[in-house]
Amino acid sequence: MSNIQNYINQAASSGKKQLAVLIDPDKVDDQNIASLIGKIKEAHVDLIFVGGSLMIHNNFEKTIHTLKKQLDCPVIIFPGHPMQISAKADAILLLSLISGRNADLLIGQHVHAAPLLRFSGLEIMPTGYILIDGDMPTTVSYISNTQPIPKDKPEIAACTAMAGEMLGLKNIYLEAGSGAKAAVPIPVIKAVKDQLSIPLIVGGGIKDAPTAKAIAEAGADIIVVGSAIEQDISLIQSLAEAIHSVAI
Ligand code: 1GP
Repeated sequence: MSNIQNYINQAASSGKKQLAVLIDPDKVDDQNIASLIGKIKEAHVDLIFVGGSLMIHNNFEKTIHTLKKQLDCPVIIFPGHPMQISAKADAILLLSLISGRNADLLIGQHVHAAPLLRFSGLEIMPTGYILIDGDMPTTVSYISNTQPIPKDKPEIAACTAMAGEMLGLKNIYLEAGSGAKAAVPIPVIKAVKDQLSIPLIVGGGIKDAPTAKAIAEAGADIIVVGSAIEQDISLIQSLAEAIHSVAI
C-alpha cells in the first residue's frame, strides 16, 4: 500500500471505523501466528500494529516479515523503543508522548531515530501519544517515566490533543496502557474528538466487543486491541463485527 496515512484519513473522514490488532512479537511463535493470521483474514481486520514497550525475544523482524507475506492489510510499527524499526513494515507511528513532560519521549529519541527512519524508507506517521489513567500503573507509564492524564479530566486530554494537531501531528492516540483495568473513558474520547480534525486512535484495556463499539461510537476512528486477543483469538471476529457495524 503506497500511502497509509491517506488511507486512514479517508476512512476516518468517511466515518469508517477500523480495527487494529496489536501484535507483540514476544507473544507469537511459528505455531500460534498461523492461527492468528487466519482469524485476522476471516474477520477482515483493517490494520496490524506491531510493537511492545519491552521486548525480550529477538522476534521483531521475523514477525513483521511473516505478517507482510501473508496479509494484505497495512502492517504498521507501533514502536516501544527506537530499536523497533524495520523496513519490512509499511509504515511507523512516530510517537511523541505529548501527555508527558519527558523531553526524551517528546523529541529526544526521535533525534536518534531520524536517520534510521530516513534510510528505512518507511512511511512516517507523526502521532501524538496521550496516556490516560487506566486505573492501574501500566508498563508504558513506568517505562516512559510519565504520569497519565487523570481519567476524570477530559478537558486536559482535549487541550493536549488540540495542541498536538496544531503542532502538525497527523494522528492522536489515546492510550490507557496495555492490559489496563479500564479503557479510555467515553467522556474523554468525546471531548477529544470534538476538538479534532485528524484521525483518533484509541487503545488499552479494551476487552470485549460492546466496549469497542462504544469507543467507536464515541468518536474513535481506529480501535486497537492487543492483550484481550492474546487471551482469546476468537474475539477478533466479534470485535471486527462490532466496530464495522458503527457508521457515522
Ligand atoms: C497498548 O493500546 C494498546 O499499547 C493495546 O492495549 O493490550 O490492553 O489491548 P491492550
